[in-house]
Amino acid sequence: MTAQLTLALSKGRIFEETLPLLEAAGIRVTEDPEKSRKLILATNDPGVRVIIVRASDVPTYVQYGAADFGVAGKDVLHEHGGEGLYQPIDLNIAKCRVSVAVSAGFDYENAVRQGARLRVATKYTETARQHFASKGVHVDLIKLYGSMELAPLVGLSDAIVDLVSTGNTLRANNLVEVEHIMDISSRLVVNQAALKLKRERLQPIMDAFERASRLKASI
Ligand code: PRT
Ligand code: MG
Repeated sequence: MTAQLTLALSKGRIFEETLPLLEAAGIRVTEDPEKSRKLILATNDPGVRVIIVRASDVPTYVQYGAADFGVAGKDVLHEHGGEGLYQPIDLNIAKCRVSVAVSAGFDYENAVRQGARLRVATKYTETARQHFASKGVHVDLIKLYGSMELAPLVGLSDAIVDLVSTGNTLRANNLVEVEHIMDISSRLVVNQAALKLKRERLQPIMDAFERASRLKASI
């Protein structure tokens, strides 16, 4: 009997951008997570199923072996810490960057130079803490779970640390990007025990993902 594989994905851009990689491995998800309320989706391969979890929960499911492998943004992996995860492939999908942004009128350079305590709202507290610590900037971090762009507009914070892709959301809210912290793309993450015990099943899929993502990076 061959081992059953469970792949953890989040709905939205990661699911959409992982589909072509799965296709390259001969795997087609036979249900649409946007239409179905099911959290366990079948594929054309009876040995592979997909579970739908929050983006920030993917590393946790894989770390504990509830999923054998998954796809997660470097933003999420950086916050999680990556414990128990093997991260073999940069998939070159769901690209964006982590940046510091402030209200258009806020003099960020001056605030930093003055050594003022900056109030920073973010979902990425670990990334933000490391970034400002490395610059020697004192910050009070305010943890949020979404809509970070609102925080400076209503006086919750001086700055935000958030993901930026086109920059449209910042512009629409009269915010400006003042610092680029890191580039983000998604990685394949694999449970370390599964890698040993289910290598025979996982390896061909990892190889197909690797080829497809290298092809994507080259165009
Ligand atoms: O939505 P939910 O709260 O469940 O979780 P999530 O927002 O973490 O998940 P999801 O599916 O939105 O994002 C999953 C992953 O996609 C992230 O962890 C990133 O690695 C990656 N990714 C790539 C992005 C973006 N691009 C992106 N633009 N994730 C979020 N955004 C958001 C950003 O936070 C901002 O609000 O889109 C907005 C900015 O986009 P622009 O184009 O206006 O700059
Ligand atoms: Mg989102």
